[in-house]
Parts: sequence; C-alpha cells; structure tokens
Amino acid sequence: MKFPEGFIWGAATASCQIEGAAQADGKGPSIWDSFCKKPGVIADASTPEHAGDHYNLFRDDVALMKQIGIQAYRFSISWPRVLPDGTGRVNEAGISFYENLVDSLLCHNIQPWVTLFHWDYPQALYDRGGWLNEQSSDWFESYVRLIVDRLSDRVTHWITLNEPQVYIEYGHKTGIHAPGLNLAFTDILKICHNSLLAHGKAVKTIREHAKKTPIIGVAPVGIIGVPLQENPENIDAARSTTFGIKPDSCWNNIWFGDPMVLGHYPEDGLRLYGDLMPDFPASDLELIKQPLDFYGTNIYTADLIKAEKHDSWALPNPPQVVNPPAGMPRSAMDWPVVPESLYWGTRFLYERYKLPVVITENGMASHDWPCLDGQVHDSYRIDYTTRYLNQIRRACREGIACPGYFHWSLLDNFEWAFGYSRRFGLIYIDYQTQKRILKDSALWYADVIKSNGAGLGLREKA
Ligand code: GCO
Repeated sequence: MKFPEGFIWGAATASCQIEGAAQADGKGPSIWDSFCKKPGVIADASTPEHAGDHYNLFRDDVALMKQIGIQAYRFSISWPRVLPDGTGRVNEAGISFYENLVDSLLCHNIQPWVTLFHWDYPQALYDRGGWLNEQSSDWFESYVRLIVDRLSDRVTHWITLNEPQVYIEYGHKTGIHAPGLNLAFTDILKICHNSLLAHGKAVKTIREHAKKTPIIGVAPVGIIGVPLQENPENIDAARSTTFGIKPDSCWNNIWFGDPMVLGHYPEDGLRLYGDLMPDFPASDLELIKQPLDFYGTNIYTADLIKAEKHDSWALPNPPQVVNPPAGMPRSAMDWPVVPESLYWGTRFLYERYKLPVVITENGMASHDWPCLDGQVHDSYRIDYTTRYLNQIRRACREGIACPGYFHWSLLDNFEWAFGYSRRFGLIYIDYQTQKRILKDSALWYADVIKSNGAGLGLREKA
C-alpha cells in the first residue's frame, strides 16, 4: 500500500504569491505589482506587496517544512528581484535572498526545486514588448544563465515555465491576469512560440552551465479528460479531450507539450490555426525540443468525458464533456473534485511523452479560519488530498513513472485575481500578524510522508 521507495513528498509555492517585499532591497517591479494597482482587477482589492512576507520569514517557513517532514520544496524565483530591469544590472540583495533560502533548505535536508518563471515578469521588459518581443527568449536565457551561475552548485532540480497556458491565455487574451491584455490570437500564438523558445534556450543553458548534473522539467497545466465509465470508448474519448486543441485558445496540453517533447507542433493545431501561425525557421523547433528529465503537470480537476456517437462529427467517438452532476463536491475555487484526474492525467501524459510525470501542483482552496481552539480543522483538504493521492498510488502500481508530488500549497498565499480570499495552504497565515498555524492537513501530511503514503486514510476501492 506504500508509494514507491524514494517517492518525493513536496510542497510548492511561487515568489509573487508569498514573498511580499515587493519593493525591498532593490527589487524591480513585476507586471503583477503594476496590474494590481488597477481598480477592480483583484477580487479583494489586495496586492502582493506584503503577501506572506516569506522574504523576511523564510527561515521560519523552512523550519515549519522540516517539522512537517517535507522532502522537497518547489519555489519560484522573482525575475525582477534579481534583475530589476529584467536584463543587465544584477541586484545582489535579491541573489542573496535565494542563496540564503537554498542554504537553509539544504541544511534542513530539504531538496530545492526551482521554478524559473512563475508569472512575475519584469515590468521593464514588458515595457519593451514583453513576450511579444523577438528578443524575449534571449532575455529569459540570460536571466536563467545568471541563476544557474549563482545557484547550480547547490540546486539540481529545475522547472523552466509554470503554466504557459495561464500566463498567456489569462494574461494576454482574456486579460483577467497581468498584464491584462486582450490580444488577437495571432499574437497569442507568437507569445506561445517565444515562450517555447525561452523554455528550450533555458534547458540548453542549464545543461551547458550547471555546476551539478541538472534534473530539468516544465510545469504546464492543461485540460484533463476523465472517462465517466472506465470502458474503452470513454477512455479513448477522455484521451482525445486531454490531447485536444480548441480554436482560439491555447488552453491545452499538446500545443506546448508536443513541441517541447516531440519537437513539432500538433497537426490538429496547425490545421486549426492555419495562417494565424507566426513564421519561424525550422531550427526553432530543434531549439525548443531539448531533452527533459520529467514532465511536470499541475492538476486540480478534470472534465468528465462520455463517448457519444454523432453522425455529423468527424471523429468516430467524439468526446462529450458531461456536466458535473448537481451538487458534486467542489473546492472554494468552484473546481469539481475529480480525484481520478491524477490517475488519468498522469497515465495519458506518460503514454504520450514517455517521461516520468511529476505532479508539480495539486491541492484545494477553502475558506479556512482558526477555530476557537486556535487550530485550523481543514478536514476537507485532508479528504481531498487522500482521494487524489490514492489515484497516484494506483498509477504507480500500474508501472506509470510518477516520482513525486508537490502539494499546492505550502502556505496560504496571494491567489492572483482572487487576492487572499482563497486559501490553498497546508499552513494558515494570519495576514495581519503574519502568524503561521499548521493546519490539521499539515499534521496529516506529516504522517503520510513518514509512512510513505501507507497511512492514507481511505481504503482502496475493493
Ligand atoms: C496555477 C498556479 C498557482 C495557483 C494555483 C491555484 O496553477 O494557477 O501555478 O500559482 O495559485 O494553481 O490556482
């Protein structure tokens, strides 16, 4: 009933969401610092200015990770904290923060996993065109080179981009995230291509300059289809959904996964997007397709899929997204609770890309608060995570390589357009006092880690 020996039990965060100190010690502004100043864009009118003050309290937070027994900590680097203008001038205070964080993790025997881009793009580079600028991948490469030069004697695990689907679609098309644009899809495809180039150049740079052998991956998010019934037709339909492409949207797995891993854009997309595609030399695809050691994926929920026969449809078994049954459990983000997403998502991605699949994010938001006894009894997060972890265990038992799980999130944090109104943490933060409280789920997770998963509450399905 245990997880595989050596399974990595982690927790994840992101710089903009927890660090605060948004203007401290020479940090440059990010597009999120600017975006949050616009009235009405953040649900509770908050900003990441102070967040969880991880910048000043990181040693306490590392001690709490140790107390829980977390083995690996996935965190991101704030690009404008180390390069205030995005390129050129290095902010040594910013570099020192990350060196001190890494040293603190290592001396507590916690493995650092560094995400190089988790959306807090330098405002100075955005002012020069941002991801639309043809130089954007070179800007990213020089930033990554700086981090590798300064941290790769201690950091071995690297993630290039977090959820390009989100920072591109929400940031540049729907505009609900920074920088709040509503670009034409042809520009979206250009930004996708420049982001893919940035990924490829980053991997290449890490491999060429890392002082210790690097383990490199990426952390996209996409749509996961889960078969309503586990029969061949529904499974095929769920796979089609997971690897489907929609018109006028980059919210999918394969538009990024296929170029990164297989070295070409998916035919379905090229057919669909046709002349909206940017011109680029074939050599770009060789640059984008760099060898990866794992395929990370952020999975929280899924679409329930039923195979339906429609004479008019081209596909033999066109997938049909089934509305979640009324009253289906949902998190405070209103995302349906679909634990099977972690089995099917991992299985489908492993089948397609033949790389170990690391769950780089999974967790749930709830409206937590400390009870009269001073504790945070987040029983639903325990139940949610038990159900999802059982699905990873199922995948592992079937021989699918899933070497690790990072719970989102270690700390309550700034949930982008929702501000602080949604809490994902294993650790509660009182934002008025910055006091931390280990939620019941943190104490439960400690037991899960100690038993390597054997202690998961729910019995397997008979
Ligand atoms: C994402 C981001 C995280 C979010 C989390 C909850 O997946 O959107 O990586 O920064 O906070 O996923 O939405």
